[in-house]
Amino acid sequence: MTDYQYSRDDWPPGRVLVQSATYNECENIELLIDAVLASSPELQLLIIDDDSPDGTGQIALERAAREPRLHVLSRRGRRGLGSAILDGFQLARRRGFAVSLNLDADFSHDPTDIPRLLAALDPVGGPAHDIAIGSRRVPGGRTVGWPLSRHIASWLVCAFTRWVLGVPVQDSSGGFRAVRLSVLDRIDLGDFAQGYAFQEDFLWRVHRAGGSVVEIPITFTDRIRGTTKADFAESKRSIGELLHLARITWLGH
Ligand SMILES: Nc1nc2c(ncn2[C@@H]2O[C@H](COP(=O)(O)OP(=O)(O)OP(=O)(O)O)[C@@H](O)[C@H]2O)c(=O)[nH]1
Ligand SMILES: [Mg+2]
Repeated sequence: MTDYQYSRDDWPPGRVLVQSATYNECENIELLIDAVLASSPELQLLIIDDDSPDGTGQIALERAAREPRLHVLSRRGRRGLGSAILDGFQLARRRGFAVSLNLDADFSHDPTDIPRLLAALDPVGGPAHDIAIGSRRVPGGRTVGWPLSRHIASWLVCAFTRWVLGVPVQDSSGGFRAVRLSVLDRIDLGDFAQGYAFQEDFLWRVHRAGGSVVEIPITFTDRIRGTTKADFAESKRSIGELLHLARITWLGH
């Protein structure tokens, strides 16, 4: 196996590519594929799997062999959520898609919200945006099922991004986003945070490039199936990556 493998070369043309990064999501993957593909016949779905030991990638590949709107990018070894999303953006752009719609694979993000998020990117009669965020922190948004410790950790990260990194976004850590891929031409693509801090890093770069971001309310539900990948090591890495961004913001290097 090479480092990267694609399930197919003959992609149908399309405008929106839904993307979900997966690591050990075997309980969720088939349900996710069904839910996303059912949400609109126009959408295609890319699963970016990092060699999941539980066979998630294999399940997706088997489905992709029968479903032309489903694609799998299989990467060797666990390489981090951020690097998966960036690889997905670049693949989508190479394939001619205009928009990437990203969501987690564990149903914390409700696939039935996808059309609302896409509509927010190009509001009728209003200005177009570069990013539409499915937000828990605007009126009407909420988080269901989290213990207090996670609410506090999430609040701290969002406050840090807003006040220390200067990014005027309420929910900067969520991964439910529609992104206009042309924004990639306006930001520096080098040296991104590889892990979960990619979410803040990407918004930070888009904001500094003068990009436009809108937040629309969603209900985020804590995962019901499978286990978290946001462990202690991942949290430690994210804190380091956020401090690195703070240094660049305030000291310029
Ligand atoms: N490809 C890839 N996907 C990853 C990696 N780490 C996490 N993911 C996926 O990223 C998404 C978010 O991970 P979660 O474990 O749900 O993180 P979380 O939402 O902060 O925490 P919980 O929902 O409580 O588990 C899920 O779809 C994971 O499968 C990784 O290293 N590579
Ligand atoms: Mg999750």
